[in-house]
Amino acid sequence: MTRTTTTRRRTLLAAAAAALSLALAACGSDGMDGMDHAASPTVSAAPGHDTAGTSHDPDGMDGMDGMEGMNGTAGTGGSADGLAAERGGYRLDGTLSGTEYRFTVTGPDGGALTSYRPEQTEEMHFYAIRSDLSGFQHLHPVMSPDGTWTAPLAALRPGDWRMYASFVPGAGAGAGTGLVLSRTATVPGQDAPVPLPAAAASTTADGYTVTVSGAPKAGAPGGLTVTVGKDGQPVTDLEPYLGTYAHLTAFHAGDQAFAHLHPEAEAAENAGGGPTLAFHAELPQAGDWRLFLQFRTGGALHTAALTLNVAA
Ligand SMILES: [Cu+2]
Repeated sequence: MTRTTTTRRRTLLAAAAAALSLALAACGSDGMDGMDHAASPTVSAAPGHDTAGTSHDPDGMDGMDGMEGMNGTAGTGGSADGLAAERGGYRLDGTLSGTEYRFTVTGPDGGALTSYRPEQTEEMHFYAIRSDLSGFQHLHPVMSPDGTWTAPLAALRPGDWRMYASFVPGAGAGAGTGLVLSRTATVPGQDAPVPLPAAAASTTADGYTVTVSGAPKAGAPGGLTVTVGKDGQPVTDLEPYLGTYAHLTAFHAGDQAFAHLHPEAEAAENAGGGPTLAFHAELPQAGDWRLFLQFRTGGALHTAALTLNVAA
């Protein structure tokens, strides 16, 4: 690779980013909410992430007695920040047992909800994050016929965690409207908090450099542009992941409010994605947010994390 070629590619990259920024200024869509893709092949090389849970017998909730898991406390937030355990007649209940979180969503009729509409190819997106915003995990649990979901988490460090269920009900008064419900869970033991890394425009993961540009304001719709590079070169072989080329979630420092940043474009058939990805951002609160960008190359899932400061 000659220096000239590298420079030219960087110039093209900058031009592409500028063009996207302009396009974003006009963005007002609902993003990818409610999109209903055929399931994409989701083979993951990252243990504990994006792994399908195993089926459990419907009576599996017995036998939880004496376990270390705790029934989480409900959040008090009533807004769409993902901190409430109950919203619109739907309620999350869950129990952490070791590294396995089993949960149900109770619908407005008082029964366990068993009907869901896929969003970004999955009926249930599950997240676990430690109260210091370290230890992010994102899984797609499996539901047994009685509506019990099982999320097999990777190792959890001692401390306070919050477990989020993100889904679109397929039945009840709220059918078709996305919900994020959460509860806390405590993992026994002592482990010091991890200080939140300082806000930064870029970070690295598995040799990839991820750069985020954009200056979202609290509560206002805006755009975030993510650029993926490797060894100084733009990456253009991103593989589809959950129907798009990257998945971006954010958690607010302090209260762990949740936000899913919707991609502006779906993944195309037989075409690699990157290096630039545009997201529709609407972060409800000012302050520091921890962003987790997940993308796939060569069959492997990568997770990049960085801190973004959102102005009031
Ligand atoms: Cu997901």
